[in-house]
Amino acid sequence: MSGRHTLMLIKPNAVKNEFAEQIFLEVHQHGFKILACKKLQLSKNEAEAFYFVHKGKPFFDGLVEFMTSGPIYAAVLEKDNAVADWRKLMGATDPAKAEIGTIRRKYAESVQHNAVHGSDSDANALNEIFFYFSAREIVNAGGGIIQLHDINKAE
Ligand code: 3AN
Repeated sequence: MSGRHTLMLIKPNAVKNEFAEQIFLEVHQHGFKILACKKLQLSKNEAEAFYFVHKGKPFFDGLVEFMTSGPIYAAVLEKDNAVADWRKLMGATDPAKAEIGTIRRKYAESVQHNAVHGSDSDANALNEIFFYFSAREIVNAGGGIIQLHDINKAE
């Protein structure tokens, strides 16, 4: 069964262009609960670690430079089928190919400056959520703290 949690990032270009509030509103309107949220600026080491799977690709250095260029928002989203539903709402990596109405189509500038991030699997969601948040920072709808084993645990 698909998990109920994913990691969303609002990237530096979207924060700088003051799209973050509108993006949070659209996330809420599409039925996601925001279990945790913070604004931060990644260091070079942190960005390299977060995007480790892309190391060696031609766009890696530019991606790290971009992702460290200003503040971002990180948020834990909760909804049935969270990973797939957030990726659908984000739209394709290249905003020119993203469907009309998607966040990237509306707010992204280019394939690199593409406004938002979303986890691409339940396993990666678990890793990415705990890259940015401690369990103590993630609070469920009942007011309780989410534990590691509550996030997209394997059946
Ligand atoms: P997605 O964010 O849609 O899951 P990934 O995981 O393939 O896409 O890529 C991670 C990030 O790397 C993208 N969000 C984008 O910022 C950047 N990126 C991916 N492909 C390219 C590319 N061809 N040129 C420049 N940047 C890219």
